Amino acid sequence: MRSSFNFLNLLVSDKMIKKIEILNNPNVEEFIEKTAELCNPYSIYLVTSEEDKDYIRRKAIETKEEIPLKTLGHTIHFDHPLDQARARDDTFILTDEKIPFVNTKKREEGLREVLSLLKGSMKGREMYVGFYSLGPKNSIFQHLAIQISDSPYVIHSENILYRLDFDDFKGNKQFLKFVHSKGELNIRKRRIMIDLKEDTVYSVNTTYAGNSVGLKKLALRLTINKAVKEGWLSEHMAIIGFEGDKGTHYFTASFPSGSGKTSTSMMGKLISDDLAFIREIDGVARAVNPEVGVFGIIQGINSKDDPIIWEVLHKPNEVIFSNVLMTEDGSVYWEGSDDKRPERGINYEGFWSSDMNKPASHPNARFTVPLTAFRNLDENYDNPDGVEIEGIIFGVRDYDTLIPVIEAFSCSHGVVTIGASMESARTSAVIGKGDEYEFNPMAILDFMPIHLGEYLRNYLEFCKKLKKVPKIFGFNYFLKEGNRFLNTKEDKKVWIKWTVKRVEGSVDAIYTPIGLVPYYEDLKILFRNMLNKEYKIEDYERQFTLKLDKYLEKTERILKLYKDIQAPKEVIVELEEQKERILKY
Ligand code: SPV
Ligand code: MN
Repeated sequence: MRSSFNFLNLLVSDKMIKKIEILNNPNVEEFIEKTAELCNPYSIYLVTSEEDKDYIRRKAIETKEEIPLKTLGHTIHFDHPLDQARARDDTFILTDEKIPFVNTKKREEGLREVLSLLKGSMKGREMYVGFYSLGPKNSIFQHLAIQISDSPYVIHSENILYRLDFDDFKGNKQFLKFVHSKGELNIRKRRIMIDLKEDTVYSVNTTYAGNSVGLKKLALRLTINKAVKEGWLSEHMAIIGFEGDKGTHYFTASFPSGSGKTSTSMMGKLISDDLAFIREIDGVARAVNPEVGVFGIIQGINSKDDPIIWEVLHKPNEVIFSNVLMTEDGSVYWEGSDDKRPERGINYEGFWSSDMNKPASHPNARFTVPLTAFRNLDENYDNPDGVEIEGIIFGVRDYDTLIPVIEAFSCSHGVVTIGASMESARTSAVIGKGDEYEFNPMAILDFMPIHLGEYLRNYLEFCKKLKKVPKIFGFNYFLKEGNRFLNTKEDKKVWIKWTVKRVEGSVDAIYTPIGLVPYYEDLKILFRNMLNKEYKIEDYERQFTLKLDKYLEKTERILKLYKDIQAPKEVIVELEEQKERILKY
């Protein structure tokens, strides 16, 4: 080990070399050596301990990737103006096949391209190597991962969002590999290449976390692929414990980015706000959070609607704010906050003043914080056995068709006609035009590395393995009449309570051709008890009258789409049955 590092002419301290030797893992050594040889940093730093986390915090400030704010532990980071969200068009799955809905590139070609961009990219910089566990330690859910990066901000984010884990790499262990370099931050040369064959992701010329922090959405592509091969689920889902009359019931919830997932996570006991690994154990679906932090959207966070997040963002605690406005007094402002809008400040584009007629913060501006900062954190958040999942929510941002809450007839009915049929208005979490409707099954299409039909086949087989089957619900917080939303933010509490009551078996539901719908009387009681609101029958009718012609159009549209991609028969049959039920009604 020592000799090959010397051969590379690198500055590597004896302490670092000892650390590597302790691991005695040739795969780790090879990965570090190959990356160092390619990227040519002047030194290597292994991040394995609390002390190293401190070092990274300092480096983030020294390199000016982060600026300290006046509250202890708070820093701000700016991404390039053209690098404010996930870059779909620059992200490729490396495969020689053509896969519907997946942005692919021939493997050899993609590797050649990205390796040439990475060549020498770390010259004059330190290369950081972070060791992590996705999911709890000592757990069947666990996946090991190494992030290499020349950006202290990226490693700082990983340190907040994931469990640092060095010891588990001892021996001949396998792990997921992430290579990132900010390169010259030439956004035209931004590339994210996902190599399923080697469980490796390369990312260059970007710092926006969704493109650079490997363990988040880049790892998701690798773990979906693994999950489908191994018969479990790796999902873009929050995990939340909701209180019922008979105790806590854990749900998973998937919503497209920017459509209510984080705020739903705050309505109960928090385990995860973004990702879930789900396995069948003794006939029960159990889930863990691969992460231990939150990378959340900050726009619109205010003390009334989001008291818990507001508190997390205002106490002395580790927070990285990204792409918000930095004010003259060393604090931050974002659009939609309680604070008075300042006259001027600095944002991701440079100097900003209120007379410029531009937003002060980017709509995808974010905060990065550890889960332990949240007062609603669930005691099982790091439980190696996970928690039992009794409900699954699939939510969309739909302005005109879907009712606020519905329950599926069965697991496969829910998976196909709710989850796999999701169409949602686009938000600022992805670069591109907002508000266009997009097909986004399970809110996971952006991260799909394989044929969607294969993914759904695995989902449906997973359903069949379960002896205790979770109830599946569809949510839509965004129904409108004209320009007016038909629900307020707090109404979500009622929809959630209704689903908890369904899980506990304490309310009935109305049978309709598309699923099971709440009774007015039940919702009326919940609105009164929970929100102290009189829920009028007219409101119920506006929200829950089924627009069956629109549901029929949607079902036909989705059916055609799945026929076109030759989805499994079960998917087609569920949709055809739904269509028949609507037509007969
Ligand atoms: C999302 O957009 O779904 C996020 C943030 O959770 S990102 O890391 O950009 O994916
Ligand atoms: Mn997400």
